[in-house]
Amino acid sequence: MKKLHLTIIVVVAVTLTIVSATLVLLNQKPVDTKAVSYTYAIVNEYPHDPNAFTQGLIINEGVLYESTGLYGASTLRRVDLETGAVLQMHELSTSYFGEGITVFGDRIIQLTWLSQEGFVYDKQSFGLIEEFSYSTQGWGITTDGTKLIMSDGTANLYFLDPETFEVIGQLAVRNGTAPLKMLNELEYINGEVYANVWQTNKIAIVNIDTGQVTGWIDLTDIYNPETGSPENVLNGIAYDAESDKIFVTGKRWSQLFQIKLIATG
Ligand SMILES: [Ca+2]
Repeated sequence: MKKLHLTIIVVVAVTLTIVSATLVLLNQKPVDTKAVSYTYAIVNEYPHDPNAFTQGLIINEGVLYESTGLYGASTLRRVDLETGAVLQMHELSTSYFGEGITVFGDRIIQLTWLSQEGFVYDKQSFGLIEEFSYSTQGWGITTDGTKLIMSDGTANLYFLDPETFEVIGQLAVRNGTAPLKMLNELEYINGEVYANVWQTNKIAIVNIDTGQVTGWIDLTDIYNPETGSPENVLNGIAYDAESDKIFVTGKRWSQLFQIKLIATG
């Protein structure tokens, strides 16, 4: 009799375990880790200053702005898209290495690499309005219209208050289950963040709610740097929201491209 009781208890326990495990599995939303692959078509190509060590690229109200890096060659520029001519330029002090830029309202915000200092300029005059500090390296920056989104070369994106520059959130970016490091120049496009991954010719498309990579754009053969320097990688994504156009260029590239994305799988 005792043995029968034990058997019943074991059978009931095993059954309950299986049922509850099944319920847990059914309850879990499947995580879609399959990123969409994109290739590209070149819609237009334009000249680009081959001395520009591109670290930030944006289009705001139809105007192209660029930030360049290297000590002694760091600048903020207004550039004519059609000709590549530099229309206006602010040179940074030689102690700063320029990085990403974004526009918020009538102000341009520019990061620097290792100085932990950012600059805020008047969009028209390029006059310095204020400086701010941050505790990480500065790589890329963009905005969703309410907050700033910043990269520092790790797998993290940081959300910043656009007025106080305080960190108000942080997101770990993952490609499948693996952290995706080296997130560089950024661009917010239709609810997602497009990120150059340093030293590659690929752009990751990141869901900014989950941090999951939802797509990869492979731009491997879009440009062959004449110098062959491994530094001269793809780095610069600009989105013209008004015309729904995407532009890309790279460090010391002599061309800037308008591209169209084509899903391949
Ligand atoms: Ca950008």
